Amino acid sequence: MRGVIFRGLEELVVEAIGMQAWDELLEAHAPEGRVYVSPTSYPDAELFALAQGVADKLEKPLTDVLAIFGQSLFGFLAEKHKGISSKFTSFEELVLSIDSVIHMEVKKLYNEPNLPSISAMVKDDKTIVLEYCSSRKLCFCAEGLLHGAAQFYSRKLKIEHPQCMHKGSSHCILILHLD
Ligand code: MNH
Ligand code: ZN
Repeated sequence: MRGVIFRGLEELVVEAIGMQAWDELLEAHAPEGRVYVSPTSYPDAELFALAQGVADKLEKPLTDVLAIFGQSLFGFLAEKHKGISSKFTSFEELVLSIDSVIHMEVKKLYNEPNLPSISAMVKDDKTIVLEYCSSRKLCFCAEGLLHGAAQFYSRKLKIEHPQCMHKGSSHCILILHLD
């Protein structure tokens, strides 16, 4: 995973539980002297270990931490890549463009990024069905990112997750219910 994602996690942890907590997590789960540079890739296992460390500190399940992380990550990425995020005037437009525009632009900015495949289909004016597939199985993070995006556009969003890679499916299904 790119440094930018680790920096997003750092921002959240420092805000929520302080700089010292982040230093302790780095000490326990990253190689000595680690500095995260946005466009550089670092092992996925390191991100998962840090996220698990946050979960242990907060005594919350890892899936909750990944969801909260995703939610704050949206604002972080949107701010960092204003040129990409400002193209969209609505939540729906953004969600329908994750693969075809957002992550396509990310591929131009970062050399061989590790991105999921996300397809979106409008079911009716209040419902969008997403299929998420990635070897990293970060569907809970995806849910968080979607909640972050909904917040950004001041929309009320509920997500159903009736099929999941963590339960043996080839891809996850996320059903987005808007108000
Ligand atoms: Mn996007 C990684 C989903 C919006 C840039 N993104 C990921 C991952 C998920 C994801 C999930 C984790 C990798 C994986 O699952 O395999 N992203 C989303 C969703 C939205 C989204 C659901 C909107 C909602 N992403 C954005 C926006 C940007 C962005 C906006 C920036 C303009 N995403 C990234 C980058 C990565 C990433 C950068 C990390 C790639 C890497 O580590 O190589
Ligand atoms: Zn899932």
